Amino acid sequence: MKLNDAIMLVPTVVVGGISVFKRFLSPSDQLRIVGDLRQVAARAPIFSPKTKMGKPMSVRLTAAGDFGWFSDHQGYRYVRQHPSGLDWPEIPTSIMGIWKVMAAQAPDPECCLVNYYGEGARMGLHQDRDEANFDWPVVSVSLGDDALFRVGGAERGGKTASIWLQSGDVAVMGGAARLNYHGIDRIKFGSSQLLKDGGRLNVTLRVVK
Ligand code: MD6
Ligand code: FE
Repeated sequence: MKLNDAIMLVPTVVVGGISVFKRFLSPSDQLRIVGDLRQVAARAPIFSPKTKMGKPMSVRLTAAGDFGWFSDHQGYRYVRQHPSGLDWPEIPTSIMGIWKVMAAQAPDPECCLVNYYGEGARMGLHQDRDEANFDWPVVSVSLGDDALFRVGGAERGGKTASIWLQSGDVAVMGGAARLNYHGIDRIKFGSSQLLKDGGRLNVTLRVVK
């Protein structure tokens, strides 16, 4: 056995079944990842998806990997190409490294979704259930401004718990919590200096197929 195999990962806190590793990423890790995400956004520009009703979502997004995420009048879905028609860029190795630690038993993720929250952006309660196999977790990385994350159970309308996610926090939604409802009620715009124009980036990694 290598020494590393003996090191156990213990979350700082578990909220609604979601394991949160507070400040898992150092400031220099965070800067490197933001730099890598800028390169992703240079090839796959951030866009505003529309809801089924044709309203622009307050969160803007892009992606890396074999699949990205898209939404329009036909609803939400995984897609193989950016709206430009180009393939999504590769998932940066800096981000892949987090998956290897947090989801060591899982296959490589096929989607790295990048959400950007500007001032006033929020995300309604939802389940992540468009993937083929719920045995694999979703791993989420928060960068930039603080965000109030709300988690409920697997049924809509149950009781919920909340936690502030901060820059460098990593959250893992797996096991019995994999289909729990969750969302972002609000961000504290300007609370972090990581992104020069403020706001928050959230990166989620998933196995799609
Ligand atoms: C966000 N996160 O933190 C939104 N989904 O901005 C998610 O929707 C999410 O944090 C699946 C697993 C973890 C998450
Ligand atoms: Fe989600």
